[in-house]
Amino acid sequence: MALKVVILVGGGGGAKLAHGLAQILPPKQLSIIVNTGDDFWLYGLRVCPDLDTMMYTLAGMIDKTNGWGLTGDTVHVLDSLRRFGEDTWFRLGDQDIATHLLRTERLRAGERLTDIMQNLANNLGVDQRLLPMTDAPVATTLDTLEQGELEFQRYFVQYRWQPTVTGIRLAGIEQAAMSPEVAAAISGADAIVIGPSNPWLSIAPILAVPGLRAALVQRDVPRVAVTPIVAGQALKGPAAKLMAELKYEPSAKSVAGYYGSLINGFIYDEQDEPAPMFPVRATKMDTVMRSDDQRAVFAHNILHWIESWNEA
Ligand code: FO1
Repeated sequence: MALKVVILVGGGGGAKLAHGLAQILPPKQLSIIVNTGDDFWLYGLRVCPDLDTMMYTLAGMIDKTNGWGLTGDTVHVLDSLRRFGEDTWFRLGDQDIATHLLRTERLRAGERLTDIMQNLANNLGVDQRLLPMTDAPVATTLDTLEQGELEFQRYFVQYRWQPTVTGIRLAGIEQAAMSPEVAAAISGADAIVIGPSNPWLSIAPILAVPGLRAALVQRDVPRVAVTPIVAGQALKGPAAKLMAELKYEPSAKSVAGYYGSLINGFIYDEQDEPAPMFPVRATKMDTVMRSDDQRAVFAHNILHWIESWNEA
C-alpha cells in the first residue's frame, strides 16, 4: 500500500475508520484532517474533543464505552468542582485534563495547534499526521427552537442533541486558513476519504475552511465518501435527526447528494440500495465497524476498491 491517504474526520465514527487505515498504512502515509468546530473553553482550558478522540483512538487509550476520553479515567476534579456548587455537565476526566493543561499552556505561549497536537500525539506513540483543519479558533454554533443559540458542546452534551436545529453557523471561519501541513497533505494525496462522520456537524466545518474544498476538488484522485447513515439511521449521534430537521431525507443518497461534486466515489452499506445521484463510482460494503479488526478489514476493502480504479 504505497498510497498516501488523507481522511477527513470528526467524532467517533470517523475516528474508527481512521484507526482502520492506521492499522494497514505506514504512519507517514496517513494524514488525518480533524474537525475543530467542537472545540471550546472550559474552566480556562482549551478542549478539542475530535482531535483528542482521534489521538486517544490511535494511541489505543480511548474509553471504548463512551467513544471519547481516556479508558480507566477518573473524575475526582469534577467531584471537587461539584463540592463548590458547579454544574459539571461536561465530564472531564482527571488524566484527560493533562492534555488540556499542556495544550492551553502552549497555545498561550503562541504555539500553533498543529504543532501542539503533533507533539502530544508523538508522545503517546502516535506517528500519523494528526492535523487540525485550521489553527484558527472556529466554533460550531447551532440555532435551536427550544434553547435559541447554542455552542456545540451545549447542544451535543448538555442538551443531548435533543433541541430542534434550525441552522448551523461557524463563528470565526472567515478568518481561518488551512495550515501548510493540511495544504501539503491534500496536494500530495493519492486518495482522499471523507470518513463516516456527521456531514453537517463534523465534515462541513472542515470543508468551510477557506480554500480547503477547492483544494480537494482540484485533485484528480479518488475522493471517496463513506456513508454515516445505514438504513436511514445514524449508528450513533444526531446525524439522522439533524438531517430531518434540516429538511434532508435521512438516507445514504441524501449524504451523497449533499457532498455533490466534492466526491467522485461513494461507499454505502449493504443494507441500502444504489441511488441515481450516487457518483459514477459507488459501491456497497459492510460499513459497520464493530471491532478493531473490522475497522482494518473495512479500511483494506476501501483501499483495494480505490486501487482497482487505477486498473479500470
Ligand atoms: N460527550 C458527551 O456526550 N458527554 C460528555 O460528558 C463528554 C465529555 C468529553 C470530554 C472530553 C472529550 O474529548 C470529549 C467529550 N465528549 C463528551 C464528546 C464530545 O462531546 C465530542 O464533541 C463528541 O464526541 C462529538 O464529536
